[in-house]
Amino acid sequence: MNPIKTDDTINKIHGYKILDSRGNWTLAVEVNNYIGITPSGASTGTYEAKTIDTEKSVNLVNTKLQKLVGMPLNQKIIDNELETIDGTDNFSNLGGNTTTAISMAVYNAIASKTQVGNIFPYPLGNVFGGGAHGGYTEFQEFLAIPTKSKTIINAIETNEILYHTLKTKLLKIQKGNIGINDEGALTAKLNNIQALDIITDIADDVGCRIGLDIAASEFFDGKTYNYKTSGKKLKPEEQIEFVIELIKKYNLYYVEDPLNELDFEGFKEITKKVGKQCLISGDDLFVTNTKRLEMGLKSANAIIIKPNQRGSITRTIETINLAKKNNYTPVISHRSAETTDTTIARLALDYSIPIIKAGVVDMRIVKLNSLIQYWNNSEKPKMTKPNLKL
Ligand code: 2PG
Ligand code: MG
Repeated sequence: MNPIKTDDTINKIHGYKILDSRGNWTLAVEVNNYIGITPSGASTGTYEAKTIDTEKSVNLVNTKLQKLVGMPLNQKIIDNELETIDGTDNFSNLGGNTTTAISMAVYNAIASKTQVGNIFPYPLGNVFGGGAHGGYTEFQEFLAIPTKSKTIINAIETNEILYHTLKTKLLKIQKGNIGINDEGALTAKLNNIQALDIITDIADDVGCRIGLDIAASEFFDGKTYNYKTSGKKLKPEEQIEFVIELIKKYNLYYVEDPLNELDFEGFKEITKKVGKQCLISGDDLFVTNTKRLEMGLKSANAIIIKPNQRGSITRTIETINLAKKNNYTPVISHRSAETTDTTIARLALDYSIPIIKAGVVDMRIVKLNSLIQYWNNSEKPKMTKPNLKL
């Protein structure tokens, strides 16, 4: 049963600042002693819910939003009330960061009284990176998906093996000159192709397929995609050809944001040509928003789901449902600045979301460990069957 409502009322709502993985303050909210903490992004989409200053968020929760006390512990009622109080489309007044933390805390309070789902997602792990998260490659994330795994434990372990094998190999090739970025992904002075060559080699051996988050808006200047490591400048039609070539050559399972966040038509062309063999996923393109997804129902076949892009769990669930109805694969995802919050792991199980993008090391493990804990407590846990054959 999906956690939507209870017979309880909200008897306490309390906000305070707490640290995120970049060491910045973010908002924590407790609703009846269940917590929600807002993450944040570095490569944010233009159409995401608006974020306001954390101090201001804390203040709003502890003053104006105390009016939620006494209301039913019901996801829709609380999320609708937040929309009414805010009065805008993108939470510009209350801040999407404020509403996300409240909405997630409400979700966790309700979920604590609800049976959790038993269909487990495949972890899509960021093992190597660059772009806005730090590193040399323009491509933001090189992602592993353990396509042969039959349990969440083995799936998580397989991604870890890939990460550690890659680390050992890079340390050797780069003579110790490697780093890690905001998501704990490895970095090294390699270009996109060199990185892909090394990673796909290891992936075959350990039983993974590879994905990319190109995060192309970050290096598009309105006319060309600028590859600073090689000096290459690609026009949109050349970028499309390049991405298609990579999908074919490296047998990529997943490609996120191959083009900038406005190019619905370009996405459509890529999906038409290679959508049967690869998930083409919109993150900045759709920003977890049903209106944006409706604009691009033929543009992709997968969608990133990030509750804080939308600012509301109710709206996030609407996006998940619209995606599924249109045969899209939803991919629930962490942000580059993460916290100890595990709501996305629980959402993945409650809504049978087939893939979770949650990193492989450091702060990222809280989501993975939460899945492991659910797996160990589940009577008949099963791995999902994604749309695209693994
Ligand atoms: C992304 C995310 C998470 P950010 O682009 O998919 O990996 O990054 O949170 O910086 O937007
Ligand atoms: Mg992305």
